[in-house]
Amino acid sequence: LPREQPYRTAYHFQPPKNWMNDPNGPMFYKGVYHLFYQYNPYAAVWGNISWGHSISYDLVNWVHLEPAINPSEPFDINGCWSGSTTFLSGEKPAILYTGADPKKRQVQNLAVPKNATDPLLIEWVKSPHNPLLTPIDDIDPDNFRDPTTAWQGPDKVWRVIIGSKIKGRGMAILYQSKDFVNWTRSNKPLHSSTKTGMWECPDFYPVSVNSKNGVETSAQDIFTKHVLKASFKDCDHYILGNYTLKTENFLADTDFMDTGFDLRYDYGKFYASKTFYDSAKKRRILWGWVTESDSESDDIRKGWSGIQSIPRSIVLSRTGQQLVQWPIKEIEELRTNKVSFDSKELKGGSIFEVSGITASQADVEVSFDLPNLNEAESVDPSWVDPQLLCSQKEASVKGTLGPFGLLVLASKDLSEQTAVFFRIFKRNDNYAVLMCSDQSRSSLGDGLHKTTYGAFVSMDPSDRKISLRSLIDHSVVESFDGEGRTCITARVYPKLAIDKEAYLYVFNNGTLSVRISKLSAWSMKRAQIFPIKKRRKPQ
Ligand code: DQQ
Repeated sequence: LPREQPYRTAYHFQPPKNWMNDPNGPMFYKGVYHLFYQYNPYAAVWGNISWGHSISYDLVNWVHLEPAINPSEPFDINGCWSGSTTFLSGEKPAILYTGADPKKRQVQNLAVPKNATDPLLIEWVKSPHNPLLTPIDDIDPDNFRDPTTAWQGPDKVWRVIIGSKIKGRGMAILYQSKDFVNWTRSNKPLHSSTKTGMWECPDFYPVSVNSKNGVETSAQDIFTKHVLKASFKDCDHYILGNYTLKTENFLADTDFMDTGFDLRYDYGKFYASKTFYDSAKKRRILWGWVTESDSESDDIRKGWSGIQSIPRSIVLSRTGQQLVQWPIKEIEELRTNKVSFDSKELKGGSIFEVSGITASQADVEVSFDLPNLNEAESVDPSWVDPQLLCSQKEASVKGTLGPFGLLVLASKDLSEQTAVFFRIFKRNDNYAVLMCSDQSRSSLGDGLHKTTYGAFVSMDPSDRKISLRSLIDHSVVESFDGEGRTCITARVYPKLAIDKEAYLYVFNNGTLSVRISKLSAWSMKRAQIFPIKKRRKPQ
């Protein structure tokens, strides 16, 4: 019998029911990982926004707690919106979050643990000084939200940025404070842009240029670059640059939305993300909200909407020109029933099944050896939009070198399939590697968004190797090129390719052969999720 909830995930983070959006205030505290998230306790649609709260020892298995912050006071009565945690002196965590006030103006508030010795941080107390910041002067009350983790200089001054849009410019307004309560607006924003619209959920943090370790947000290290991320136009965009604390100057290497250099965390569904520094494992971890692609009435029927991505560790690439991401190591503990093989030729026009795993709940890694690139098809240099290229040259459009890759969540008859693949082109005197996630045949169902996603992988294919990893979990497919330079997340809702009726294939729809140098695939165990712990009522 078909399950009643075929689209619920088995190892992605989800609350037991209802609506979830942005990840908020993730942190590691006294041996416990905390995740807060924008949550509607009453329905599967956005509204009544509280801070849902869950804890974990490994970022894989979770205990759901009661919401940590609920709308209750004039400064947040219309919603407790996104924000971040910062460790103050003595490693005490503090939450800065946006509240919607009785006039639906956006204001910034502070909350601190009632009992900081409790590693679970169950109860939070709102500051009597709230709201700390209100939209005065030229700040638009509708466009003033999402404080970041604050960072502190050697001068002991705290800095925080808040997303905004002023006179058509998306920006990060910068504030400074000595006591975390009284904040002064800096005379210039940390950064702004005319091409973006409102910046939601900004993030600003250092990354190391010479090590794979993460860097604490306030660390003063000369061997770092800074990342500035902003969420707009349904995507999480970032730029890299150099930040000088003394002058509060962020000198960016490139601009947001640069043609040919449009850096995004993920080129599929991934929004309002947030990073935190994990002091336990000296790494920086990224969480992102993955929205649904079905309709609101589908969500109401399902009783839930929204999942979080698998947490990803995030570092600067060797070239220093982009970030690279990889699912946290811990997720590999769920791998079971491994199937693998080496060296198999994949002739042009061929397809074969990878059997022996539960293809609806799997982790797959495949590496390809490429033939001589001389015969790769040429692409017009004016084709600069990879998403458009992927939707025109989708999986069924034959090429020379590609499309080759995986068909995931496929039905036996292939009438349903999500194709994650590469295609290699000659462009000018160079090569371009296109990575696509084609959802156009992902479901026989209607009323779903089946947008195809695509991005270039910045690599030199003349070393003749390329690989792909896909994490498949019932209604989500998170795909990474083997080095984590390009990530694409998709949501799909197959009608046939459900549970044991889902299949996994490798395909090559180009005319040239490619060789699978190695393929490993695992079924994934279900993550353990424990229900909400009820707060004990006082006797
Ligand atoms: N979601 C929150 C806002 C934020 C938006 C409200 C981004 O604070 O700007 O739920 O998804």
